[in-house]
Amino acid sequence: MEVPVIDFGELDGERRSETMALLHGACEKWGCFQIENHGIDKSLMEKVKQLVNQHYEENMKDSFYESEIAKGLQNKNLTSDADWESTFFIWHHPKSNIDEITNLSDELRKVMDAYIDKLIKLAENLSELMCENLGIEKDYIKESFSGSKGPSVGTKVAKYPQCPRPELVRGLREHTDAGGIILLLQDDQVPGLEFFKDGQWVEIPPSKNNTVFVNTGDQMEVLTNGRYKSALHRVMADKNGSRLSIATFYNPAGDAIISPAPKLLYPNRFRFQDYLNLYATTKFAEKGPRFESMKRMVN
Ligand SMILES: O=C(O)CCC(=O)C(=O)O
Repeated sequence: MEVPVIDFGELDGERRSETMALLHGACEKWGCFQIENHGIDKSLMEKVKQLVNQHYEENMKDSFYESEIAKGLQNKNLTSDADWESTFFIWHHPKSNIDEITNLSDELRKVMDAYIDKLIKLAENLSELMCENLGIEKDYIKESFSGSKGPSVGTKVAKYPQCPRPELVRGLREHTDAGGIILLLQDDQVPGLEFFKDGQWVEIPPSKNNTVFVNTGDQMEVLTNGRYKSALHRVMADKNGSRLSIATFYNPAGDAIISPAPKLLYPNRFRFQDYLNLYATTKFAEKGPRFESMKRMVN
């Protein structure tokens, strides 16, 4: 089983409808996929990765290996809520805190801001494509996430340090994400990310060529009334290398009110006889428009 790859380069060409169908299937069946030809400059992405790796080596690595979790692993007395990760979080929207994060080089701040500008555009483009596939207004997701100040965007910058005993600890324990659309720039060498699909864990390979890995969070599952999945995932610790992961969360604002899109709800509270009457004349047509008629009848 291989996670679907969506080629954004095909969206303007003859294979648009096939590509859109692939995206829809990935959202429904996997809750994750990779995007290639996303249009974000590869040298900008390489620079982000290089500067984050440098920041980790200079500012985070030593303190990680001196931390309680690293000592706990050595003495084999890990607590059950330990994850083998070294992280920091940057807020971008509605208000950036990047200037307040200590020890970041000016270059990293600048490059990260430029990268996030592009990534927000990609998230919004993706949200519009998802709306199109769902048959709802193209800005429905963005509007639903907006609250009073627009969607919340933040980035979890993580390294999953090389781990001497990966059988004793997870890089990050299994979970689903709380929010909306998550875009991940991940290591091109070291594996670790796994998604749960059809009863088994599927390994996500490292991202060659700066493909962007995407997964959808709990609010996408709610907003789509369960059509799109928020899939369980985890990160395995690795004995041979440190894994880089830069996960940007395009989430609802804190004050956004979330509910399933009415268009994606089944009709409800109708009299069965009314349904049967409609069915008598539409039995051999698709059921979707019949459901829509029932909704109009009830409202
Ligand atoms: O680092 C990764 O690959 C996944 C990160 C993640 O799932 C999380 O931080 O919620």
